[in-house]
Amino acid sequence: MTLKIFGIARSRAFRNIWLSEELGLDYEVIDIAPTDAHQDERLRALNPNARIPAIEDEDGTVIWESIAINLYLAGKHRGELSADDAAEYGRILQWSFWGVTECEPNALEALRHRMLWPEERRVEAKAVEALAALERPFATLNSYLEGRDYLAADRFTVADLNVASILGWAKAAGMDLAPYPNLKAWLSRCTSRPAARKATSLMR
Ligand SMILES: N[C@@H](CCC(=O)N[C@@H](CS)C(=O)NCC(=O)O)C(=O)O
Repeated sequence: MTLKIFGIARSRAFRNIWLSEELGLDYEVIDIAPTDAHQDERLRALNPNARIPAIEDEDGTVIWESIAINLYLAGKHRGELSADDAAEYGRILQWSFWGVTECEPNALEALRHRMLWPEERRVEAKAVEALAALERPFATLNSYLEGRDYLAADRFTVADLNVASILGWAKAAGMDLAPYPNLKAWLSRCTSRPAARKATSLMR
């Protein structure tokens, strides 16, 4: 059995597909769109929240929560993307949780009101408000990246992938990255990787 990723590239499953590409895993995407997630019996059997993504690994292990899936896969397969020592592991967790708690809600809110939701549901003021709330964490990350290329180590790790997959939403929603040159360069470094490009191509 190969790794099964339940979801579509145009959802949080993107980050799991990107990581699977980075790791060179043999994987299969079981297409379930966000709009169908709650009624899909295959998904409900795996994830009691009935949300995508969820994975069923080759040995039958089931994990849901997109960032947990990535931490699990990186930890399982080891190598460059996972931690070499406890300090790197701590920083991988730190930045991954930071992305989810400090950035993801506002990045998603902005994306909904600029792109995801139908025009009649969008409220431009909500997008503007959400992007404004990202200025503080973006400034924090920009400062941290002064003199650094990556978040948790001197190489690209799963922490970079997790955070870049979240911050990419803010960029897609029109966030001006010019005030954050270190962040902008880092995001481009991450998203120009061949594995990221492959995952992006699956969105179409
Ligand atoms: N915290 C969860 C969020 C999962 C989530 O909300 N997924 C969305 C798609 S990206 C979904 O399944 N929406 C459909 C629904 O909530 O019914 C994760 O990171 O996996």
